[in-house]
Amino acid sequence: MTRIEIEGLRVIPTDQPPAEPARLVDDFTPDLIDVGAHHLCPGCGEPIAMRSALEAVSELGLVQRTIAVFGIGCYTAFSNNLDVEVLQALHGRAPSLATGVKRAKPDTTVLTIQGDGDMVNEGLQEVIHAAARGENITCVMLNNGVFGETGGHLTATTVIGQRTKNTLEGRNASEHGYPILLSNLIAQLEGAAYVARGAVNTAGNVARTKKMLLRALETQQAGAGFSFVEILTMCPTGWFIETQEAPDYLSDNLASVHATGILKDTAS
Ligand SMILES: Cc1ncc(C[n+]2csc(CCOP(=O)(O)OP(=O)(O)O)c2C)c(N)n1
Ligand code: SF4
Ligand SMILES: [Mg+2]
Repeated sequence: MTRIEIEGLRVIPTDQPPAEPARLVDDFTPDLIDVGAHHLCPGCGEPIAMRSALEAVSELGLVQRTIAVFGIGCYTAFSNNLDVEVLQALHGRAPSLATGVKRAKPDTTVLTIQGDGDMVNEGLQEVIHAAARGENITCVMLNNGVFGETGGHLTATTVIGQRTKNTLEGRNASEHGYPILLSNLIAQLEGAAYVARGAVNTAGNVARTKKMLLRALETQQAGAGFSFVEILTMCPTGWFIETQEAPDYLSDNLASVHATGILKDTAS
């Protein structure tokens, strides 16, 4: 692969396949994905988060009654190959669409999948109001701190100092404001029954995130109110770093501000 050098900036070309083709180390494709192949970047955290969510749906025996509502981002590619019902929402509107589905069909399990740009920039009021109303749905936010699909621009969750396509010197508070820590906001709302923030950059974090997803779906099953799981995901392409650097970059940057852990569990 040719590396383009621009002074002070390292650019990784993504307009051609890498010289070494990817090697399948093990097949982790969950049962609920019809076609294993996807076109997300190598090292992307979103497929791991999707796998964890689908495994949780399967393990709780909810496959036949789950309806997923997707926002718009790189992860939307999975809406084509999932073996659960999928509805496509307009940018940011998934919690409202999910509200309608759940109220019309209370016996279904309703799960939204959105990115940070979709949820926090383009439709923040939707998730805040759904949580405040205590809608009995589960919302999942895949937070990579950038608009990944459109090329790695700053979002409302980008941390101070993070370099993005439109903050090449890093986000600074005086020009770009401070990041919104969405899980922390939602946890303060009375209608929110379960709120947690996980990550998929290490095996331990993947296991903890899966437990959070299970707990969120169980909260919905119990009719206890709104459940929310934020998942920090790697985006080496949008972060303009080497693929193998992304898990540590997530810990050192995103997770040092968006701290992982269970923020609220009203049933515990
Ligand atoms: C109204 C509207 N504005 C902009 C876009 C372009 N758009 C498509 S995906 C996307 C980025 C989504 O970013 P995020 O939600 O963080 O998801 P990611 O790709 O990072 O997973 C944008 C801005 C669009 N489709 N519709
Ligand atoms: S741009 Fe980022 S979020 Fe999108 S597929 Fe590539 S690594 Fe994943
Ligand atoms: Mg994003």
